[in-house]
Amino acid sequence: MKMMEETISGAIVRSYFKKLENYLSVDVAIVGAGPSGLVAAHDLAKAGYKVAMYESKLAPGGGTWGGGMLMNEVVVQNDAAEILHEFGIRTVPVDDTYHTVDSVEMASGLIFGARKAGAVIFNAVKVEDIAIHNGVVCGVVINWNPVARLEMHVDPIVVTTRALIDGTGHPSEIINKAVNKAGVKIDSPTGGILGEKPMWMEDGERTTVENTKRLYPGLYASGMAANNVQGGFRMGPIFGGMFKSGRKIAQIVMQDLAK
Ligand code: 48H
Repeated sequence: MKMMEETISGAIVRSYFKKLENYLSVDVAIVGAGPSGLVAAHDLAKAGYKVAMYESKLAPGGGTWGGGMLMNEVVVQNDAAEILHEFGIRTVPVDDTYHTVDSVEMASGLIFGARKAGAVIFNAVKVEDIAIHNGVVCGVVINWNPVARLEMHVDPIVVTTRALIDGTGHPSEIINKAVNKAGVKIDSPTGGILGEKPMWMEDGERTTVENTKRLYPGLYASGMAANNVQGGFRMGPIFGGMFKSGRKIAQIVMQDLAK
């Protein structure tokens, strides 16, 4: 007779590897499960695209959990509150323009919303490189994040994708690989990464959305990664720009994939 232990372990192994195998080739790979990536994942999956998200940390959510200086509340504008309401996340009006949001409700609601829409999230998985063939970005090179952190010499595996979104936040890790390793010229004033500027909430919120675009064939950036690439200002614990950036990049990717 099968021991319960064997049944439970077998169920997990079979279920995980089925998921991994089904997602070895995707329409859209999103690196980083922060707020911009989660909104993009939600919108793309809801529209029927096969979306895989890779998050190096155990818990998806990126910089959403900690609020401002570990006070677990964040602020959003009216139009961003509407996006949160679509996810079933509640907001509390502050005045005619702003709302506060419990950052734990926001993080968990965005994660659940992206997952329920059909995006698959691979957590504790780091994207360590990209695949680029004949001038088109076409894959993510993945490994277990603990392998990377322990600096174990273990080769990665590759997932092919029609579109790759860098949602890695401040360091724009994936665009860095494209510029500094693959040596490509991206759609920015210098063809390279300009680097994030200091705090200016109003300007940073506006430019995060403006800076959200396709940077190279097959390669896109959202959220703080997009802002870092184009030299935008940071904005602190206000998140409207992140959600709107995720929504905008999803639209751009959908237009490109439909061509
Ligand atoms: C897998 C990776 C890798 C990798 C990183 O920083 P994030 O929350 O992303 P955004 O841009 O959607 O949101 C930014 C926002 O949280 C923020 O920082 C704001 C508003 N700052 C304002 C200010 O003034 O400081 O999330 C990025 C995620 C993280 O969870 C990383 O762990 C993950 O990406 N990540 N995952 N492979 N190579 N690199």
